[in-house]
Amino acid sequence: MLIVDMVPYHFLWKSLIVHVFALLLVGSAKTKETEPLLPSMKALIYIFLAFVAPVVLGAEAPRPNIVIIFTDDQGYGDLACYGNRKNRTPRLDQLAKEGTRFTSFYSQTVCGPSRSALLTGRQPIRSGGWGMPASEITWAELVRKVGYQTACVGKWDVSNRKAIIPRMPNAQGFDYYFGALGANDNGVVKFHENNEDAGSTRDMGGLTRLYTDKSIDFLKNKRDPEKPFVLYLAHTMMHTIIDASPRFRGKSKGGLYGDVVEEFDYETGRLLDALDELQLAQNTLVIYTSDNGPWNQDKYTKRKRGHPEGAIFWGEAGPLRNGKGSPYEAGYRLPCIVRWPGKVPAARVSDAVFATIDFMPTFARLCGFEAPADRRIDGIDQTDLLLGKRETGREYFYFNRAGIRKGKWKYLKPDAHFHGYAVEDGRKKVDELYDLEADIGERNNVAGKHPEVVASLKELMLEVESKKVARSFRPRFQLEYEKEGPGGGSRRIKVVPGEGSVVFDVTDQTGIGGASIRLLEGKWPKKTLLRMHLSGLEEFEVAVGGRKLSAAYHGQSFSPPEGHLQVRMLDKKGNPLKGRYLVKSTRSGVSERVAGYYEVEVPHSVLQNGTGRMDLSWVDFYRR
Ligand SMILES: [Ca+2]
Repeated sequence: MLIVDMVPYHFLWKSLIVHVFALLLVGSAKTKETEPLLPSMKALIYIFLAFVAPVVLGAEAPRPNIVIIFTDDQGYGDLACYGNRKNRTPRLDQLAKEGTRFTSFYSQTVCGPSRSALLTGRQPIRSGGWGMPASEITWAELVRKVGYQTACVGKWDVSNRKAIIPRMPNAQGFDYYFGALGANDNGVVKFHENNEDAGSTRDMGGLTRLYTDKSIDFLKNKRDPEKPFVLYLAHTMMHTIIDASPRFRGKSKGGLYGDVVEEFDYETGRLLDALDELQLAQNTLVIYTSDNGPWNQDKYTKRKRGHPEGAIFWGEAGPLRNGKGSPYEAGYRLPCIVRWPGKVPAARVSDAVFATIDFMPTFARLCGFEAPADRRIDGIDQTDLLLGKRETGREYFYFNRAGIRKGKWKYLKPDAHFHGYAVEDGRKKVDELYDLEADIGERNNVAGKHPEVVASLKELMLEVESKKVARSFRPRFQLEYEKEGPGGGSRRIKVVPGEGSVVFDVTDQTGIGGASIRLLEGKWPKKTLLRMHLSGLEEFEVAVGGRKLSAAYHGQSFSPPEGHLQVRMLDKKGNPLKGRYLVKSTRSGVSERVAGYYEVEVPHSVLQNGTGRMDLSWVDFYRR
């Protein structure tokens, strides 16, 4: 089973079939008693078919282990690699050099909702936050079904902070759990190990080390070395009541909060060292991020009691506005570093929009399971972004009951906020619109200047908030292509969605081009048409999930080989045209091009089984 575990899930079946075939072949050679095969020959055939062939056939990356390091209330600007000048964070800075550092990564604005979103791929309006119902499906449940071992260490916070067994980690997909079901607001945490009470502590300064020890103990002593694994380590620090252990207390330049950040960095380093020691680092996807922004509001500081003497417990949000509980960027936008040696590009800084809700579909692709199809999943598959195969991320991100960002534009409802501490005095109760490219600090409300942008973002927000399930939800696509050709001339792709259909209108005035179309959300409709508006079509290639479905047209006499897509040539009104594109003689000796387009239908079955991505390339017969 060792070999099988190293290949992607869909190759499990392939491998199983090959095993059976190999056994049948070796067996049949024996029973038919034709020319007897030498035992060593049989062994060689078996070894080739059972072990070599699947690896050659399915030479994809092995399914990675996944480690999620999730901190609590840590701000966007707390780490040196995110611009902090006081806190020393050498291990996380190093992690960023070894992987990709994301600068437009979104979690949620408070703890419980952040965790239900991360676990389910569904916005808190659907996944329930602190009160996440037992009926929610987590990626942990699904990844376990395809052979992974799963562990959760630390803060759970989605079972109403109570020991409700059907909503606790074991019931929600984790084989092993150690941690606290709630937060530490009163300076005490009660532990559970799986479903059992496991004592309590008032030593907040010891929590980061304790959770790291428990994680390393899982890796070394509780892990099944035959299985890939997912470890979800959700620290309690830097959530107040904060504290650091004696080794770190008073050592940083950032006060007690800085001490906690530096201890967290050190302990993260210990966990990464354990991955190295166990020779797991190479095939482990490590994700570091935080659940929500920092408690950096004066209102909170003044009202909250019980903090340690002289504690500076608020984190830094860098250039972002406000903090935890706010729909402004500092509430949601968090540091995020992803490392997978040799797979996720090293030393890359990406501004692509990426979010915890994307973990579900991304893990589905990486680990080989299907994300739930019976409910709306808000996340999108970001595997290609992580692996450096594309540089674009989410088309939009929704802020819980508060607003939405699409591209550079961010819309907020009047006076939207999650928590009283995050309310800014003097904020006008009006629509807000920010250009995040020009104004990352959200200081300049431009709603009045762009009413059409406000209107379209409101509409998109209503669509996200609608209770429709995935099946009736209109699919969304992302298009990637060069808008200009090498010699000038414009290219354009327009998406025309219909009821049960979608048309991609490709117009090219350059002659040679290519594009990829990615399904961001929803499902491929029954009918998918590609329409090429070119002067004349010479070659047209379509690939779905790497599988080529060639389509070509070479004029009158061309009839495509079997298996190729059938290209139709149509006039402007959609009536079939015969012969070459250039057919009409307007006066003697002058030919004129008949206006129209080429059309091909991509089979639904191929799209359904693909990776959600379709690649196109074309050559115009009349290219310049
Ligand atoms: Ca939190």
